[in-house]
Amino acid sequence: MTELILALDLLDRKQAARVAESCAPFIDAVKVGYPLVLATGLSIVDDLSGLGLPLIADFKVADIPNTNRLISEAVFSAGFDAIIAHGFVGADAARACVEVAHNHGGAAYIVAEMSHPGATEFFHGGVAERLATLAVSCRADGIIAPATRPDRISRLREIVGEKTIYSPGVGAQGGDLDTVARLVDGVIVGRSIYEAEDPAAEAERLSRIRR
Ligand code: FNU
Repeated sequence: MTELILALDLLDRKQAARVAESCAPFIDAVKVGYPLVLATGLSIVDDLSGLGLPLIADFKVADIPNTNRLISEAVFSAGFDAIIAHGFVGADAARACVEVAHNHGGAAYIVAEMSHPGATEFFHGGVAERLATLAVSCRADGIIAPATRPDRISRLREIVGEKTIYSPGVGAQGGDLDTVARLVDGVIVGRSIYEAEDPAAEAERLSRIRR
């Protein structure tokens, strides 16, 4: 079954914890990014760890190998289970994130192609394919690929094979859950859930229609 990953891009600690807790029975993981961590600090992990769900740090890490290593150590020491990193910085830098993740028994995912309209400016023309290839060679656990472009997911699947593909862009960005769920291992959904009148009901609805 395709995983449903909640993108918890809220700014209020209590609201974030409340939404995550109410959705927990219907989701497979929680993704935390800069909006929530910058608003609350890394200690938000302590508020979410009781859910018993994997916590994914979406920091799209993109620095030199040493700094990537330091960032990744901070992420996993805080209690995250996975990290999302950029690959365009090169294999050495991406590998630093993968190594730290694996040393902590966690996972690392490389962004192959982003979901927003502007992503086509740089990711198309062979770049996304090269990033997916890099993810494989760095032994990353998987890639991020756009729910807004199912044809691109299929192309990137040819490169990464059985590796995990997590896909943001369903709902608010226009991606169709039904189409994408057949192609990927997990869909990442934020606003459609946390901006719904009843986030838990929406999470439950989405969890029922995914394959
Ligand atoms: P929603 N996200 C994304 N596209 O949307 N990590 C990418 O290419 C990517 C991401 C994140 O649109 C985005 O930051 F690599 O409200 C947000 O946290 O459903 C989530 O996925 C999508 O949120």
